[in-house]
Amino acid sequence: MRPEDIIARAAAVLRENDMGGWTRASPTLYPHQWSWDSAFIAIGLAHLDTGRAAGEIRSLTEHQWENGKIPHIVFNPDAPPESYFPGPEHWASAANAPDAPTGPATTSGLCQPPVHALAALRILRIAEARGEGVAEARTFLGQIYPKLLAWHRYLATARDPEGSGLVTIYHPWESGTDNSPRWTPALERVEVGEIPDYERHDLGHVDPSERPTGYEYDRFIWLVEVIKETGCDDDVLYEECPFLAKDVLASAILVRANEALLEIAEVVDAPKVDWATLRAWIEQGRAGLEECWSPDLGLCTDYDLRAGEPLAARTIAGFAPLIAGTGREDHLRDLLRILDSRVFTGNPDLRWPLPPSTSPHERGFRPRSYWRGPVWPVMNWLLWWSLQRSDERKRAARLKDYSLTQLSDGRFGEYYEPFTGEALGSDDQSWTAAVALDWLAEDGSGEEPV
Ligand code: 2M8
Repeated sequence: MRPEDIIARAAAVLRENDMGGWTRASPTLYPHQWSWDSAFIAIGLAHLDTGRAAGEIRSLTEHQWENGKIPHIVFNPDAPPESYFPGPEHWASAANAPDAPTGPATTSGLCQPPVHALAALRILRIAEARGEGVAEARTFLGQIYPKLLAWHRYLATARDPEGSGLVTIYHPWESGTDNSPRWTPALERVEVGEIPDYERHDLGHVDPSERPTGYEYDRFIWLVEVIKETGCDDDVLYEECPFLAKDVLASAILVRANEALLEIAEVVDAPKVDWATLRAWIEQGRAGLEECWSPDLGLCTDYDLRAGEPLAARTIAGFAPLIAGTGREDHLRDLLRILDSRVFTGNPDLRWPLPPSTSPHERGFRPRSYWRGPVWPVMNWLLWWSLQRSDERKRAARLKDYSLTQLSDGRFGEYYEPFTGEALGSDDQSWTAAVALDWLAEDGSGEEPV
């Protein structure tokens, strides 16, 4: 496929998944609006229509919780009950949680990594580069700013009562990298109680070898039961949730999102006290990530608060300091060395030198299984964006070029088998189409000044 054909196909995928003001994550497997998917989708959409891109974020934040949480799923009221599990019926009891929003649409009680401020700022920058819709983009930022500030405040307080600078999660779904070996030891420590009978609709859409196992799903569903039972109360969950972990990838994204929000604060002329708060959160986030450095792995590692020990695993999340654009010089050098080495992109058996979500050297690596090995275009985008901002332009360009080669099959796969390059999971995945559009944008907005 030529670049212009990729652009046309990617735009068609986003059109096809447009549900009228918001975008489903994929046509069949994911018929609802997912939080961090929407942020990436908005970045892609901005190259087609900045107003529609702003609408994507706006529609998501209409379902923000009273405590500032942006829910991980906003359920599509028109999706049939057998299309996704756990769907709105399953989460319905969480709708009674004191902080849940009122209104007809149900949301899940979880959250996902906070990419939203990055997307919101990107919308303005893309409008500026195109010389179109700049005033509207500024108005949008003015409207969205307080909501994003409340969201970041929720993460910095309810999700970090220790003031560590690191985001706490109650469920692997909150990390977005659900069955990654990052969480295996913590998940193994979870004792499953009584769970309702359930049917996995995902297995009707995708080959089971590409999805999490039954063992993992039982734990996922049990944790949902525990979380619902507490009314999604953060204080109680801190005490009682059997899975409680510090997530370095979400924390790194939060550092970047706080930087973006600081820029937005300037655009919308926010009170100076907010600027100081945002600066403090950025510093705290950087310091927290520094604490998670593993000299043995040359990567950053998550932390199991329940067990009181690091979760050592060689996964894409280990590049968190690179993504946050922070850390000691020697650590950043180590990260680049590991990225280029056989542990990640230098593995000679890879179809393309693109980072597998889990290193083939890791015990839990499975080349077809979701976050346990496949290459995820959306993660390539995040690394590409971070490398550019660290002035690693050559590495960034290489990552982008190979990613586009991977996507020239025109399937816009959710993830790809690292050794064969086969598209896996869902086809026509919205965020994959979105990052392709951003990579191929000719308005110059992709090459952000560092
Ligand atoms: C995947 O997660 C959902 C649960 O949230 C699932 O497997 O059913 C993950 O890849 C997640 O990161 C993503 O946001 C979601 C929709 O694309 O799918």
